[in-house]
Amino acid sequence: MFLDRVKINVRAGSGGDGAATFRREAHVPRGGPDGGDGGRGGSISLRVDPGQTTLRDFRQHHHFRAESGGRGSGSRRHGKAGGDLVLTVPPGTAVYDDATGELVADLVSSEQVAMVAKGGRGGLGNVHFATSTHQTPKHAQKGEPGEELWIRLELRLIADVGLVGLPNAGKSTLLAAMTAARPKIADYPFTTLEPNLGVLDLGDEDERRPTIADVPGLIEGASLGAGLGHAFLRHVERTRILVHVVDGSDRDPEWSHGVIRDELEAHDPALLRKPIVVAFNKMDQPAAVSAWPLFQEARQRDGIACVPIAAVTGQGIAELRALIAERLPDADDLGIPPEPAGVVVHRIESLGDGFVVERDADGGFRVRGKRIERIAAQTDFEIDESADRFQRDLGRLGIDAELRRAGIVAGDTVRIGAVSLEWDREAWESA
Ligand SMILES: Nc1nc2c(ncn2[C@@H]2O[C@H](COP(=O)(O)OP(=O)(O)OP(=O)(O)O)[C@@H](O)[C@H]2O)c(=O)[nH]1
Ligand SMILES: [Mg+2]
Repeated sequence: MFLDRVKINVRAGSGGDGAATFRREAHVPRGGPDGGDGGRGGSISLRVDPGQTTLRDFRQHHHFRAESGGRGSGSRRHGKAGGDLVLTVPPGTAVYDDATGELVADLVSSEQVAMVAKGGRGGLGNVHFATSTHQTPKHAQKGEPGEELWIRLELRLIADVGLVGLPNAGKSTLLAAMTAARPKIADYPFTTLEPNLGVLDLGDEDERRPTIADVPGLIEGASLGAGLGHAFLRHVERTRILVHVVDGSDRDPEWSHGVIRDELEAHDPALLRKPIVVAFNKMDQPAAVSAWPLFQEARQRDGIACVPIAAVTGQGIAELRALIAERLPDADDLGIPPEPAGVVVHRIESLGDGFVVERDADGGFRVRGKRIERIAAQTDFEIDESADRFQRDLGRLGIDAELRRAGIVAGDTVRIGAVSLEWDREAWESA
């Protein structure tokens, strides 16, 4: 099954904890701190694999984790860095933060990489906390938690040429006639259920290798969700040229042509601004031959290029190829969508000191703020010295004062990120 939209959960590795250890030597009675830092956690990135055309690999598996960093240890030994995880996606994969809907990255070109979840930094070992007045710190930082989020991957195939038309018009037959692709062809509508891609051969003289996509047939109302084609219109959004295949032997080719134009326009008016070439197909049939003159005249009036073909016999294919070749850009620009896409949007995580104090439903207090939440996550409250340090940070950031203003009393609960603390007036005042 073709899969072009999927939601996955990515969790980067946490940083390893820093160590709080002291030098032990026979002739030194009380050695200084020598706890090493924790290793950084592994990150999760997405990389474009040009060989992939669907997000099928994500069908079963929705949770991805990168390795955590190792703990630091004595003798200033640093913990091992956690291994990164690289997931491959097809070209044309847009990545959204599912919670905010924000575009995180637009992965277009081969081997392009975007980091989607950053590993946590390793905690600092106690060697970093020795000062002239405090030479034996028992404080060491815990590792920073890795980023965790749900992301939505959405595929928009990257093809230079898109084939559109009503069901049974002969799109797949045309794709097979112009490329080495072998899509399923049958004399009933909706034979194509998922996009097929082929590489167009423009002849020995031409070094360009444009890709061409055949999508499921469109019907009247497709843009409103009718039929199969609707969801697949997305895949022609990024093409440079559209080839509209019309079944010339149909009862009313003029009507077919109008339906497709209306549906393209309703989906996205920009589609009609792309160069369009009409392939008037099935010219091996007498009905098509007799309908052609009127159809051609109408297209001349519209100023739309039009060519009579018979995909099954190869008639007119060379002319169609030439019309497409004329409208395609240089080799360098092929394979890259014409829109200003392809830019990786970097998320800039602000680490501001800002915070807010809120009341939880149970009467407890909740402090929200990027920096304080991170400090809390990196504090080991079992170690008095670390807990003291944390209280000083609360004072320094003005959180302490704000909690008092909000009416906190001894015994109340304070929640910061995943940490839950009991407000102990005495200790906090002395801090
Ligand atoms: N006589 C004739 N029949 C053709 C020609 N091109 C395609 N056909 C036939 O038309 C039928 C539909 O062809 P497909 O290529 O499967 O059409 P499609 O547009 O891909 O159809 P869907 O995938 O269902 O949207 C098949 O029976 C083809 O053999 C042609 O030039 N002449
Ligand atoms: Mg088809």
